[in-house]
Amino acid sequence: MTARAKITVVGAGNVGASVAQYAVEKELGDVVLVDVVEGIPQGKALDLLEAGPVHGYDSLLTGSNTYDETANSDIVVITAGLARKPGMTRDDLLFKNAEIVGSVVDQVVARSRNAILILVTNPLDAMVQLAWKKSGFPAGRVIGMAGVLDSARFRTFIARELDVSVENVNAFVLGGHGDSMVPLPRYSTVAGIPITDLLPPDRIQALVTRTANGGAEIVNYLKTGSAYYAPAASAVEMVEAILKDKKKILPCAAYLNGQYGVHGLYVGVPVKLGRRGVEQVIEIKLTADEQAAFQRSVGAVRELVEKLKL
Ligand code: TXD
Repeated sequence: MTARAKITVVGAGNVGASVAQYAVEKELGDVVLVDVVEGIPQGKALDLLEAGPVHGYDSLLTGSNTYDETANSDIVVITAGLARKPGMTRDDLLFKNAEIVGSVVDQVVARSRNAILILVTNPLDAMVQLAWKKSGFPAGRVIGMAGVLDSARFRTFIARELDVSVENVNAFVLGGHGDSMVPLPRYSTVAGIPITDLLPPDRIQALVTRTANGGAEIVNYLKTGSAYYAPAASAVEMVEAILKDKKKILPCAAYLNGQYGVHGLYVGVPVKLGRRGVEQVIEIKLTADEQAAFQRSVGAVRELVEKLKL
C-alpha cells in the first residue's frame, strides 16, 4: 500500500482507459481498472504501468474482473455500460445501463464506504440519480460528469471562432446532458468579456447548436463508438478538483433540493468541488428565457428518471 489516493475506474473501455491514462499522467493516485471482459482491464493497466518510466509517473495501475482490489477507494469513476446498438431504443439502453450501473454501485459501495462516485455512463442524469439511490451515500458524494464536457466543447468552438487561447475562454452551461443542455452566453466569457459583446447572436446560436450536438458530431465520424478523449479529460478534471480539494467551480450533475426551484433531482448546475465532493451548489438568477429553457431540460431529465421507478 502507498499513501497515494486510490482511484477506481469501472469500465475499461474507451472512456475508462483514457480516464486511467490521464489520471496517472497527472499522478493523481493509484488506479484500479475493473471490467467484465477478461484480460482487458489487466492488459490496459499493465500497458499504462509500463508507460510510467517514459512519462515519469510512479502511480500504480491494477486491472481486475472483480471488486476486492477496489476496497477503500477515494474516488470511483463509473463508465461501465453499453452503447446504443442498431435496433435498440433509448429506453432499452436506459434499462440495460441501469442494470449495469446498479450492480456496479452495489459492489463498489460495499467495499468503499467513504468514496466519492463520479458517474459517466449514459443516459447520464438518470444514471447518477440511480447511483445515488443505490449507494445510500449523501448526495454530495455522488456526482455526474456532463457539464464539464459540454462546456469544454463550447469553449473549444468559441476559441476557434475568435482565434484566441482556450485558456482565456470560460463557458457556463446548465441542465441535462446533450440535446437539452442550456448554455448561458451572457456568462460565457473571453478574458472576462461576455461573448455577447464579442459575437453576433446568430454566430453564438451556431456555436450553441454545435455544442448541443457535439456528441453526435463525433459519433458520425467514428461510427463504431462515441467520444472519449474529451469526456475522459473532463472526468479527470473533476477527480483532480476533488483529490486536491481545489474548491473548483465546475458544471456537474448534482442533486438539487430546492435550488433553481428543482426538488429531488440530479441536474447539471455549477458546483464547488472539493475533498468532500459537491460542497456547494452555485445558484444564479436566470432570465425568463433561460429559466424556461432550464425547466424544459429538467422536464426531460425527470421524464427519464421516472421511467426507472427508483
Ligand atoms: O458526457 C458523458 N457523460 C459521456 C457519457 C461522454 C462520453 C461517453 N458517455 C457514456 O459513457 C457512453 O454513452 C457509455 O454509456 C459510457 C462508456 O463509454 P465508452 O466509450 O467508454 O464505452 P465502451 O468503450 O463500450 O466501454 C464500456 C465498457 C466496456 O469495456 C464494457 O465491457 C464495460 O464497460 N462493461 C462493464 N464493466 C464492468 N461491469 C459491468 N457490468 C460492465 N458492463 C459493461
